[in-house]
Amino acid sequence: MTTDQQTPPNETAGEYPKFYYPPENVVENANVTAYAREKGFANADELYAWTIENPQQFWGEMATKFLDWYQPWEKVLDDSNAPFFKWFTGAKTNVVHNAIDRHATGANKDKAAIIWESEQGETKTYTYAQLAAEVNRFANILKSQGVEKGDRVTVYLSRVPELVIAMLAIVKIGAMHSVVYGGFSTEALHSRIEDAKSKVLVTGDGGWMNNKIVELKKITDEAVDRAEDIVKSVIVLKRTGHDITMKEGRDHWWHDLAAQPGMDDPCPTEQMDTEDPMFMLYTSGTTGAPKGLVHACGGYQVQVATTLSFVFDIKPDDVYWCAADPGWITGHSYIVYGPLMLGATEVIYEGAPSYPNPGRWWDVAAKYGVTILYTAPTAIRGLMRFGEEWPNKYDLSKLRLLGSVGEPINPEAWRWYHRVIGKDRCPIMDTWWQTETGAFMITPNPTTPLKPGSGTKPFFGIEADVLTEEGEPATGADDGLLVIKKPWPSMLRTIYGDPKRYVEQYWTRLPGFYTAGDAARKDEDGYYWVIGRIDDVIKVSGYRLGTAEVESALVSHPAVAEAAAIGLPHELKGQAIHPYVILRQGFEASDALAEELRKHVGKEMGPIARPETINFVPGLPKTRSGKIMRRVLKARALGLPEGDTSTLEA
Ligand code: 6R9
Repeated sequence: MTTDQQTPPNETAGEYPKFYYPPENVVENANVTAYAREKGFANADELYAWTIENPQQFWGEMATKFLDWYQPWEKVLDDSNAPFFKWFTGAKTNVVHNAIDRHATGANKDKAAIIWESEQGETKTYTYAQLAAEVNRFANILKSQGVEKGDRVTVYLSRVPELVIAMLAIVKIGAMHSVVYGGFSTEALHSRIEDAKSKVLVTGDGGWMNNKIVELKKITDEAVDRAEDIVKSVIVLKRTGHDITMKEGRDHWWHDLAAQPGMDDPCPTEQMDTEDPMFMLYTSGTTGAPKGLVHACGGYQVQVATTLSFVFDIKPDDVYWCAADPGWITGHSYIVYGPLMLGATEVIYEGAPSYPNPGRWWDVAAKYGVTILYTAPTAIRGLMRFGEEWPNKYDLSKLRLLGSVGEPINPEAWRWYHRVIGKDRCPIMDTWWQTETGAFMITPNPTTPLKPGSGTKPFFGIEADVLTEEGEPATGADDGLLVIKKPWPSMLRTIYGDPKRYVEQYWTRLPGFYTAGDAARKDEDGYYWVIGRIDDVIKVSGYRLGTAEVESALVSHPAVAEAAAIGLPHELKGQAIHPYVILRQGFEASDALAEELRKHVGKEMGPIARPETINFVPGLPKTRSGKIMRRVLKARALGLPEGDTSTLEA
């Protein structure tokens, strides 16, 4: 435990403990402790060892412990066509049955499912029964717009309950959602619509962020104009009420469609095969266009429900708040599906953490008696800079567990979070996972002794390792490639429309293993320390952006001939984007042009992608085959050795 709260000890003087132990009552009452005991194990480590010996038995037990199935499975894992693994084959399911239907007709019917608060302070509560009615109605609306099983529907909304309702309704009728984060912009939205071929799009007139309107409909119009032949219907939620244009025949108000006859008739939840696709979510990769990662109906539910119960320890009376955006995988798994499957009560807050003041989040947490708070290092760092007087004004005594996700958390931020927010008694679940993995992979549970900055060890049933390029264990202080050695239920099934890329991207670097694209280190206690991406992915405020996307946004500007973007450390954002730009003939480098280019990227991709600086350069370091060596640019920017430049063009 930390020592004196007033004068934090000096880390370099070695005054910090090696481990932060969870409080005894947390360990004693943890869901995972109960399960370990039920299985006859003394602790979580013994349980882990058993799950690694018997992964299929473990996941099979979890599938019945947490979920209902329309029809049971024949096989837990079918690995006959690796790496296209199948889970729970032969079963029939729908996550909407587990997340909504069974609660709405059972004991949880009048329990609050979602407590929503807007930036302006409006609040709305949906019980499970009310949420079921909304989902049912929107499912009928989608059908009235011609959406059928297997269709892809793009959703582009701000953080409002209707985003959750739309996602659930899409899955209820067996279609797939492709949610585009509301902070993304025209080109990001357009390329995702184009790839998914969504004939229906759900959006809003606008959203609120930092007391400003995000022009969702205006951006939608620009994106859809570039994909006119694809999108046949745009469903628009009235949220901000500001003036927008509605295109006759194509655009419909959500509330008008809801008023059509028959929309409240019962809409059956589609019984899906476990391997039917459930949703796709685009994420940035090494090169080119963003990839649509596909998740399947069966295994996804199992691992999301299990991890949420065993890691965040959800109990019937908990008030859980995951402050992420539903448009990120964290929101999909741990706002939309996980908490609802477990019948939990959750808080969703729409706006910025520091609006109207830096106490806003702590006010929300105190007001609703939040017991579990899950957020990202960037948010913690952002709030930390306003000082502890802000959180100290509020009663945070109900908090029991904290969580972190999205990027490595620096020990300083970890300790602040632990001491100031968690009052030294709330263990921090630093969860390492990816859009690809669907659910937590390396994470503590409430019984794990913690080390600030480490995600500790793999979750039950998950076998990971850190290997060299040659496939040997990376030892000592050396870092290596983070790999997952065995398939897991919530794994991505493919890249939409591009199974070849799925195999190449994830399964060929170290054959037989899944390579995550992260560098990591394993210490003497077997604890994992994720260092960061080894590819051209930049994490800005936890959001994953590809250098290729930023570069293509830049070259779409008439002044730019060529561009190379790199990520450099940033105090609050973790990393920020710094592009190098070669201008076309006839254009002059200037501060005004730099500002114009920054704005241009922001407009095409979204404010999150706006570059920090623009560096005008006459040339870029390239390999002889013409590939830009971003690694060299980065080393130069950081004043580090350039490494192996033997392939650098003379
Ligand atoms: C859930 C999510 C995945 C990448 C991943 C890694 C980084 C996520 C982390 C973490 C260190 C953690 N990452 N959680 N790094 N510690 N707890 O973030 O998904 O947006 O797909 O990003 O994020 O680099 O490879 P996604």
